[in-house]
Amino acid sequence: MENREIAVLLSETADLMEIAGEDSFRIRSYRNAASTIESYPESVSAILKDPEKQITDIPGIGKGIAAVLAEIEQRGTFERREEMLEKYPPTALELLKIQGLGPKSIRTIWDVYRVSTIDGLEKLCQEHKLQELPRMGAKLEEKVLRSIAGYRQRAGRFLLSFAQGVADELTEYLAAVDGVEKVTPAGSLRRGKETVGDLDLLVTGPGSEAALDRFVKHPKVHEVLGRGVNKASVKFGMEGLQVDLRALPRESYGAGLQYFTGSKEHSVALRARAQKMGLTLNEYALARIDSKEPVARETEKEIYQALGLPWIPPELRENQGEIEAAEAGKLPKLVGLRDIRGDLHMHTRDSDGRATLEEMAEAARALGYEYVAITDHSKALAMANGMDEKRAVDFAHRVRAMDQRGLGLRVFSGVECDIRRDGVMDLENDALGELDLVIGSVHSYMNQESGEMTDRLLRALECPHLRVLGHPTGRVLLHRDPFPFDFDAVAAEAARKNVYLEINASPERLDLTAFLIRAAKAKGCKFAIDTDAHHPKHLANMRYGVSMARRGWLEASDILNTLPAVQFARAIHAK
Ligand code: DGT
Ligand code: CA
Ligand code: CA
Ligand code: ZN
Repeated sequence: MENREIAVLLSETADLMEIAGEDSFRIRSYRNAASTIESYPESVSAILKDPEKQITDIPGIGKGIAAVLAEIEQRGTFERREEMLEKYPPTALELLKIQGLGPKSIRTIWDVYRVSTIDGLEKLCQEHKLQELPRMGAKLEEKVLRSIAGYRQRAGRFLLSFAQGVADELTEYLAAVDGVEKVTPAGSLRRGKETVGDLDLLVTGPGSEAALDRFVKHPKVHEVLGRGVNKASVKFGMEGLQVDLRALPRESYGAGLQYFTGSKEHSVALRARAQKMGLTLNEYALARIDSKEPVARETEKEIYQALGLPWIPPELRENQGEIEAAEAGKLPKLVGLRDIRGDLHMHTRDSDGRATLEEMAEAARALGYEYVAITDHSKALAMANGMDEKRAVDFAHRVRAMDQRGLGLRVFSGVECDIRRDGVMDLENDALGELDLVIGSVHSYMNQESGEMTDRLLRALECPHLRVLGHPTGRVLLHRDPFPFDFDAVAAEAARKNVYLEINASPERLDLTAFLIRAAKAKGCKFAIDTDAHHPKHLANMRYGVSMARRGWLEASDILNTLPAVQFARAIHAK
């Protein structure tokens, strides 16, 4: 079994135990083990089979969990899990994803009504039966109904990073087939959208047919949804991501790529433009309407050119003004990953990260960065072992000393300081003043009313040391909606105060959205793209943040961490 699968078994069981109201210590030990195993570099399964190795040598794996792992290895499940599944059907786990319902409520609903499905819950709300339960009211029913609607909208979508991983795996697998010339991801993945409904892959070359055969036989394909001459669709992996593979003739690869990249809205607008020019555009070619004579088809560039436009980057293809901008020669010169010279938000063992200061700095140097800011949590996040004033000052000194030793890049000290419920920063100004870069973030009381949250953020912006507003809307993709607040007012004030808005590149957040980035830029804001890494490998998530920035029409000059080190230092120290 793969580490990820083992981790899922453990964390699901922890969820069910939580619904059952069991001992929180036990629950935490399962959760911790799940997260350790998920990111552990070696296969747990292999360690268990190796008589030379001890599973308890993995930090955080004690004897109790070791016994559970041995059981999983032997029979694919474990006793505690089976016990829990007897009490609560697995559908109860899905209810945990509905905002507004905690494990206790889910248990009450099960105990009283024997309801454990989303549909059942929806019915209870509609029939006003939820409000008959203790501590639940009409307001909660409304909230749950809204959450269910939101959940259904998200269900069946996947994180960009996950789809990218599958795309990479399949691209490599298919490119190895004889006679395959190109494999290219298209659709929403190529446009860099933060979530992906299904994955669209294109293949060309004389080996295309063989590639389709090999595709449906991939060991992780567990269902073939359809197989035609030029196309196959499958469900891939445990998670069941749908993947569509299409074979395209070489001479019309550009037309196919343009068509299957979408978005649909962009293509509709493009086709209307073609029509006015006496042309027709489909997945095979841009052609004359009258004679059917192809005008352009081999590359996207030729197609856009024949329509009187420069090539439009896929991230802009949402019919949000990009065609007009292209026509006027006003497309932005989009920022690229190579423009990024440093990462400004990351955690170490000093709070809840997995690696040391030195390891994070070294990993950043290995990526070719010129500088890095290390920003552990502040004390309000006690669970994350956040720093108080004294520790923060000591941290600043240690980072400075490390920087002076010379690690091949500049290392700046920072903090991700909590913005408290009332908008006051979690650390005193004296301590904040010792640090090179202060990020302010909301991590608690996210259910405040819009007005309260707006005041809270505006108040935080008054802190003279604040440089970056971290993950500004608090959303967690497929899981938690952004908290409501007056974004325009906060963005305008951030611009006035020279506070950069973060584009958090963590694949679960990707906060801000393209829409808000454009709105903020219109208010005069500048941005910082950060990974919020808790492990050296997370630094590679920068690419997803850059995708968001590109979708938000940003250029390198809009972004703080494209500055060379000397200018960067000046920018964060001056306000
Ligand atoms: P997704 O999968 O929901 O994340 O979004 P997309 O954009 O990948 O959508 P998908 O997979 O349905 O289709 C991929 C591309 O193929 C889409 O962006 C444009 C093109 N396409 C699909 N169906 C149609 C259609 O009915 N008309 C047009 N013009 N294009 C289509
Ligand atoms: Ca798609
Ligand atoms: Ca598709
Ligand atoms: Zn944070």
